[in-house]
Amino acid sequence: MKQRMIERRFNRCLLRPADLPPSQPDVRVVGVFNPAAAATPEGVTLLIRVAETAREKRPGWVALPRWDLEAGRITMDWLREEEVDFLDPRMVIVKATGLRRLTFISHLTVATSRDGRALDTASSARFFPADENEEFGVEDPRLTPLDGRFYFTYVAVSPHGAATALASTTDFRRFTRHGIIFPPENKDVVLFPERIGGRFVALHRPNPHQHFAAPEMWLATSPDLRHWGEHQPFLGSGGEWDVGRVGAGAPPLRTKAGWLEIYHGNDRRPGKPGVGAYSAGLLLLDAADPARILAVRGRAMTPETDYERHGFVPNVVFPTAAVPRGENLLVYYGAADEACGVLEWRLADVLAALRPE
Ligand code: MAN
Repeated sequence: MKQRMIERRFNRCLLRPADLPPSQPDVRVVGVFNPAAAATPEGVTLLIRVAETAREKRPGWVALPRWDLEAGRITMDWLREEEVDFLDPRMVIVKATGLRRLTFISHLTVATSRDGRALDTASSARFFPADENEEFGVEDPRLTPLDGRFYFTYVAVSPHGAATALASTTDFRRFTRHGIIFPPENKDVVLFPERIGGRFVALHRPNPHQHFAAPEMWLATSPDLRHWGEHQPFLGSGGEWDVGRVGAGAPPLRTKAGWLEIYHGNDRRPGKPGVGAYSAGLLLLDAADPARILAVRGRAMTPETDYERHGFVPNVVFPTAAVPRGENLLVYYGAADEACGVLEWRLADVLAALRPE
């Protein structure tokens, strides 16, 4: 049976690369996507991933950006095209080492929205790479208010791999780093917005590139947000729209029925070329025991609009935040690894779409 998508009551492209000035003169912005968002006194505050690459084009050469720690800026490694294999628009393999490099580098920027549906200001506040674990960029933040601070997890990419780190802020101008909380390769880490049974809880996604398991999300708990344990497998791929990858999307949201988690899946089959399409599904988790999945709904959102179907990586919707607004839910997402979108769902439609596990 083909399921209908949950109706988008409102939908808009919030931000495109051309809307943002580059962070330094010799780069250009190629993506503003995968935004974190949280309700703040200003309305909604977003932390947006900005991807940049070399402005200059040298025929026959490829620019591989990295963060120069000493200079505190982006620098380029120029390699001849025959020195690399192009994997997809995002990635090359350097033949000499067999290791991967990104064709862009990311940092985070802050923006605010009074009504959550359009951006008012892009602030000048930026969160740039700052240590050797971030040499290839900081990516895909997820915001969770906890104990009077805004905590965010983010992906720290470097020659050590793609790890997940934690930082926090109260004013979105000054940021405190708390270090790596999940070592490589681990991404898509979301924190629950309350302690459950006295402990902090996170969903995380260890490396799916191994021989024994299909892609999986895991659950872990912590006494202090820094030390994580009690790891357990949480949800594996269903083998269809999520056969290639499965990972948490927005930090879970408390509803009267339980925790609502909006997650993503990718449909690329092993050995198939390309990146595949990214869609989103829904989970309802027991309020007191979030490892218990009460209800699910596969593909609740698939790439539909022009800016979701065309872009740096075509056919990607990648939800990264959900903010309640009256009876509705504002869902913030990355579109085609290039732009930021927002859509509005009725919470009642969302809960009605879930089916018992
Ligand atoms: C994947 C994608 C990219 C990201 C890299 C490194 O290829 O999620 O957007 O830059 O991993 O994290």
